[in-house]
Amino acid sequence: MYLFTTAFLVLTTSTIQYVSSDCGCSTNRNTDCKNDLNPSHKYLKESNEIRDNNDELFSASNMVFLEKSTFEMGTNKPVFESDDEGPLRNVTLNSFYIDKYEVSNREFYDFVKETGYRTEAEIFGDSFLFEMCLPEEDRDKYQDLRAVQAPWWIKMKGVSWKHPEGPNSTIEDLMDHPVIHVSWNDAVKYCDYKGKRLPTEEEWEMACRAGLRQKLYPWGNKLTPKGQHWANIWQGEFPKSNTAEDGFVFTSPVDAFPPNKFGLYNMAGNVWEWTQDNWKNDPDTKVKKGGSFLCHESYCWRYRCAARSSNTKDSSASNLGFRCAADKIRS
Ligand SMILES: [Ca+2]
Ligand SMILES: [Ca+2]
Repeated sequence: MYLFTTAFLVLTTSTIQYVSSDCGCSTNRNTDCKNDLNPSHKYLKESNEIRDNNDELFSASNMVFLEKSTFEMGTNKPVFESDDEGPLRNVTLNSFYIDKYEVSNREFYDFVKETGYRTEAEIFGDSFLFEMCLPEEDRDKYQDLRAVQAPWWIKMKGVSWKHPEGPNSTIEDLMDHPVIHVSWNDAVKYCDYKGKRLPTEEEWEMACRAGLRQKLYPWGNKLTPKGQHWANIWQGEFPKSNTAEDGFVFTSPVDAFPPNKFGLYNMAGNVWEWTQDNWKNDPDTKVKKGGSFLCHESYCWRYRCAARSSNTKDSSASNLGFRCAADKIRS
């Protein structure tokens, strides 16, 4: 049964109150549509110098090495309380590597070419497509395949990482965009192949915050400081009009927008990113972080570092990707 949950908003003259915690950005395969300056630099060391020692079992190219540190995780001002965004707490992590970028279509293409791997969306035969990927005249054809509480999601046959914006679409012009329509299981397989692993949620959030304390976003508290967009999210009225003031209606290249102070790109927005962790102790449901190009403050304000959401680990969708992490083998 596909499960869709929705954030219900109560709008008042002065505030937006989030009554329920879930955003409807979620697409879970095991439910049924119809039913429902930088202090941070002390942590940071470019990884290639370590790679040159041949100490690693993976390529640390395009990864950042973060030293053992303690950071403040979560928030005491949760927007979605039932997501368990809080409380604010100190977390100490050992050193680790993390990819600078979300995994791209080019990288995933090379993995598939080398291994013949088939994603779960290809095996199941479908994936969740955001309706605006389809031409307007085609959108009414798929009423039966829409999620009840989030009808902008269409469970579409033939959609996969190779056909990300509809069964007839290709990745030809999207090779530097993040791979999407990949499940948690697919992401784990890719990371394994690379000698890497998914980041834990704690690692992901520490990397997102980049040494800043109790800030909303990887760059600070203002969404568009000096009028500049720092992430690929939604502008306009969700889900019907996207003005794309940030330059992108759908995904952006993985190196678009400024990096955070750790040199990491698109931690907030563009695509959600899988983490290792179980959601509320359910081993079949995994935590995802960072929000996506579909997130808007009025509906799914989850492009904040403390925000979190989930999908079943076999789920895939237009706005869900990942990046890898890795451990230092020897010092
Ligand atoms: Ca956008
Ligand atoms: Ca992201």
